[in-house]
Amino acid sequence: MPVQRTFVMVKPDGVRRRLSGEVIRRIEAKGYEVDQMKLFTIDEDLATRHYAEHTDKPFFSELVLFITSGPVVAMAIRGPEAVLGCRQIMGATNPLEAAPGSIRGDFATEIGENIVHGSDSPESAERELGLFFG
Ligand code: DAT
Ligand code: MG
Repeated sequence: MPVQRTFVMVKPDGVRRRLSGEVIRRIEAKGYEVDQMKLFTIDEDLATRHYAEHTDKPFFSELVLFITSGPVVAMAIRGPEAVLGCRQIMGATNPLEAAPGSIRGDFATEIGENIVHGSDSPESAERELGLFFG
């Protein structure tokens, strides 16, 4: 299985709820490595670029307000199939559809406050890692 690097972020709700350690624990327990990590507050420009694919969605302005509302823990995660593996650990986008045992399934109820972000493909991972760690 190919070793990949992916971008994972504990969102402001996760940091506020003191779940950063839980997210990192689950990623490390799976067997992945934290390659780079930083705590900081995203500005509007970075938020807009990170969520560029969602610019035209009705929830976009709410999404930018939320993701800039407090510090995030941004990480580069490395390991076999890390892109898909981290998405599995996170669970489905809507926490009500996320399987029990996943982060979103265990800790969230609302799609707008779903604790964690993970790149959805190797191409997204490269783009997002460049934005946050380039
Ligand atoms: P994911 O974060 O699982 O990759 P996405 O890329 O489709 O999901 O959406 C990015 C974020 O936008 C998602 O984590 C939460 C928010 N979001 C998505 N769909 C939404 C909706 N219908 N209403 C409100 N927020 C939404
Ligand atoms: Mg996405």
